[in-house]
Amino acid sequence: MKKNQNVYQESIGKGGELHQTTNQDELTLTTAQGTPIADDQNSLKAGVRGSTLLEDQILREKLFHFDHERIPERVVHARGYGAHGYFQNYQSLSDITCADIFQRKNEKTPLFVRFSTVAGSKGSVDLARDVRGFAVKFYTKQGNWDLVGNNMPVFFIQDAIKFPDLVHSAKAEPDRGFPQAQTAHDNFWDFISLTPESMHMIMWAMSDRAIPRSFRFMEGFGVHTFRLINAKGKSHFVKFHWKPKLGMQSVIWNEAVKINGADPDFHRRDLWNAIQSGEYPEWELGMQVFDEEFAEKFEFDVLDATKLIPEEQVPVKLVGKMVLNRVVDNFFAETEQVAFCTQNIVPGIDQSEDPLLQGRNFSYLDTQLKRLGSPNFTHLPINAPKCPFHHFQQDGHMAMHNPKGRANYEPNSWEEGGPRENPEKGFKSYPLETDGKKVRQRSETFADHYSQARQFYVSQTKLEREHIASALVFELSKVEHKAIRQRLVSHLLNIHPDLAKEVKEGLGLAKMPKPAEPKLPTNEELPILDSLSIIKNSLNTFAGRRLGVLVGDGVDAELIKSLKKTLKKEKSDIAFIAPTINGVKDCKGKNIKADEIIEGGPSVVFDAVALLCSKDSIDTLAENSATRDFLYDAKNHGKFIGYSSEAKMVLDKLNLTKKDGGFIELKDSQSIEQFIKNCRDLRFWKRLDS
Ligand code: HDE
Repeated sequence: MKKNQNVYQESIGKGGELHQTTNQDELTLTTAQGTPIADDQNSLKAGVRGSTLLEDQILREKLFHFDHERIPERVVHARGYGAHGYFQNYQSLSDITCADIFQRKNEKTPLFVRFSTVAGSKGSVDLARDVRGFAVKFYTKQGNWDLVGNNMPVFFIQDAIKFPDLVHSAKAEPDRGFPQAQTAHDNFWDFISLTPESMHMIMWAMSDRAIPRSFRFMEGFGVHTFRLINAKGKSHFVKFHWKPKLGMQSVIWNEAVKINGADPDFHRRDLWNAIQSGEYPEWELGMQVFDEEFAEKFEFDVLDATKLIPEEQVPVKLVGKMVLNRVVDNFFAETEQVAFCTQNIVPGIDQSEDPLLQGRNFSYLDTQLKRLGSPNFTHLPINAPKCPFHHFQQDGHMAMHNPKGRANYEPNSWEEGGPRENPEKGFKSYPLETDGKKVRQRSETFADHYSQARQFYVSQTKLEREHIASALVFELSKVEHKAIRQRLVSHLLNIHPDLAKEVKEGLGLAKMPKPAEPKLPTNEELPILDSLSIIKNSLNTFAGRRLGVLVGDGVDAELIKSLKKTLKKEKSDIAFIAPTINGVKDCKGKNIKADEIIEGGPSVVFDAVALLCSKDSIDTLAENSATRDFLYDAKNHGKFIGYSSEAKMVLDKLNLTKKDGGFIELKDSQSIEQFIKNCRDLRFWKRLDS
């Protein structure tokens, strides 16, 4: 065999070590047709320096396939990240639904989740201010059920006919092709300020919910009202919720901006790392179940997706948990090709008449055909049901399971005639009585656009309200047309005068505009709902979070040992940041491997930080300008900062002499325990409040 000079001579083992290999050790490379390839380094040429020959089937096949590698990205939710896991019931729900997935206590059902941002394209950044998609495909024993939700319980619009307008306005402007993954531009705020029904969602989108710390720390919502149907055919309405076991957490806008530069994949990396390290993320599935009678009494229309049903009014019953325990084998095959469809429901679950949901039921199937190129996208392993399925659908691009035998229609009289309908087990739509005129009209019961927006705003803590105001000021400051800014402020006046005033002042508007003409006046009597605030629902845990420890040579080995032990007990992660990627030597001469260099691991990617060094490394750290950014950012973002007695000199040199209660000296295992205990508050809020 000809020895090819370019075939690898080395390979990297599982432990990172280099092995010498020979050609014969490797699997033989073939074409897609299975033909073994002798030379994958050179195309076929007419003479060593001659033209490439058209007959080179190996080159042509390789380039042909490469040229067609991309499929259209999703029109919305293009950037996403998926993982496998399971759902496990806490109890049987057979009294309210006959859905097979909810019948047996403790039973597990496999599932696939895809989290996403909405506006940005596939290659955009993770920390955009945006709604997050929270789509779950349950592979139940009676077919796939897709719960395609978001991390916010309401939506911008009430009727599907406005969706293309909403999305066009949010995405890059068509003439200039920017901005990417941002709503901070004229088109979006023009559309929004002309669409008062969006005001409630705008409060959510401008709140900290739109910049989650990671997917693991956000809630999920089915948004629409759905139906549960039991074996007797009785219907209840239901709203679906996902509650993260680790509690909610968001970043600060200034952190988000910097994380996007430091690690645009921050959220996907976080999910990947958590699963790979065995810290499987969990959410509990909650249901708000109510009947027609409640729906009639409720102040708002349960079919209006711009309204939520307060947990305080209808409690969320936790019915089971979702555990994500497996990363994908291949991003494209699974995360990119997964096709969620809102019309994928199973017996025992049904749609409601929410006009947004009804439109979605058309749109998702349609978009999958465009994206995946064939009605046979259900044949892809990620989309195929895991229960037996039998039907007479056939042919089309890439058909992989055509019906076997002669029968491909029904009814038929063949002895082996294939599957038959099953009136008992089969899906039945709820026989809702309906009459009325065919109209193009918005129901009057959808007319209140401001009351729940106000309720959301007043339910936030002072700091969270400030964040909403500054997000609005930031976004509107990027809007070029003053009239649009003013129009938006005129809506804020119907939500809360304080918010309108803050935004007006933040924008430097000379005069307060008149309030927008509301269809219905704002109900100012709605109660404060603690369930809507992230901070009020804090769980007081540092579990699942990450401490960034900036170390210098000669660092106290005992402190490091104790820190590692305490964090392990807390189920939190630790990362070492050092002047070089080779790490540092501790006081006993042992190497501490660095995860990041100081420029590569800014404090924004950690939940709390510590600075540990010896006398010998004070100058090296203090003179590195990245150390200054690391510590100043940590301070400005309200992070807890632990420091060793020697590291105090670094802080002093950098003028961080005023130390509030968020700065904690780490002397021994006791002070380390106290430090981590404090970190459970996630931030030293007082520093941010002042
Ligand atoms: Fe979507 N949406 N949407 N949406 N949506 C899509 O389907 C659409 C809406 C949501 O990870 C698309 O496969 C219409 C609400 C998620 O693959 C598309 C309307 C909610 C995902 C589509 C809505 C969502 C999508 C684009 C208004 C929260 C990502 C690619 C009537 C409850 C799923 C695709 C994934 C994706 C249409 C409104 C959530 C075009 C027409 C409300 C999480 O079909």
